[in-house]
Amino acid sequence: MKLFFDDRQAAHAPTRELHNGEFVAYAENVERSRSIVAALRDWQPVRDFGREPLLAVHDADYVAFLERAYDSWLAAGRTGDAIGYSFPVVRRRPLAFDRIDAEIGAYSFDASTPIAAGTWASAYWSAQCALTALDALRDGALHAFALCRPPGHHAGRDYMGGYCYLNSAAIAARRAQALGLGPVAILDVDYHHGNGTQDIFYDDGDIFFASIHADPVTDYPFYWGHADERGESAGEGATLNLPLPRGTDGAAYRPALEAALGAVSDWGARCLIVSFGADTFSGDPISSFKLERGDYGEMASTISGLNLPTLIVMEGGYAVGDLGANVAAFLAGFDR
Ligand code: OKP
Ligand code: ZN
Repeated sequence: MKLFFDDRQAAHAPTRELHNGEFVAYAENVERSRSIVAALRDWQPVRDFGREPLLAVHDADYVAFLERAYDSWLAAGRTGDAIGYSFPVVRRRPLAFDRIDAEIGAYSFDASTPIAAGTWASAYWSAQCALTALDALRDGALHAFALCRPPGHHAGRDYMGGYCYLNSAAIAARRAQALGLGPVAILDVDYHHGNGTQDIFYDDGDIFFASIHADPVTDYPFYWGHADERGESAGEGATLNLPLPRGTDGAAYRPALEAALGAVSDWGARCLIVSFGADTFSGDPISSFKLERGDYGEMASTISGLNLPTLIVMEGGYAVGDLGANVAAFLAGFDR
């Protein structure tokens, strides 16, 4: 398994997030990547592919906003992390905004995605990390792991949310297509629904998106990930949502994974991108599934049974003490 990470991804360090009515310590902290880096060896350097692959997924005005948002915040006389407090219900009209508070709300769907001094650099290098790992597949590797941090699957074409700014899995998927590695399927096995990835490809019949996640009736991100969301127009049928109840354990997870993989295979994928979250773990502090470490190895060997070139992109996972070992167990399952 080829492993990729760049230290610049550690610059992003918001101090707090709004959680159930209180400000609490930011769960998507730098200790997460440290735990994963320490659990594995032979990390390879990340290369710079520039902005073009980012702009193949995200709107140019959104990317420009991300890059200058923290400076706008400081220019407005603020201290601490930039965070929105006003969100336009179903978007309103495209408007020109004069204040950072208006912009930050219009480009996000929640208050768990503050912008700190190092956010742009880390989001940028997180996306480059996925692109570098993808190149390893192009060069003949069967599996590659991108330790993306911050994660990406909640970020859409022009919005951030859920600790995500740039959608690394989607950016890699577009590049995989451009490199002729497709048809590309994305399998999202984070605890939370990958709403950003779903939105980006919702009307696109050329990229298949399957997600197994906590039922949005009970869990974040609430407004996406219901079983009847199946894609639209040219993308109709190319989105598959498999919501599972809170308390789901390894045995109950398995049939959903088999269903998702069956769909990926029937659809004719030739390249797979896995959005991997270790927040399905029993000990995860913000999630409610009951998977154990041993389940991750099994999950990975089931996925590798498809025999497809596979890029694994890190998404969530907040039980920092177990995170490195859980990720290592998952990755080891690909080489069994
Ligand atoms: C990111 B990833 C809950 C506040 C919302 C955001 C969770 C983002 C998860 N009270 N928390 O999918 O792991
Ligand atoms: Zn998650």
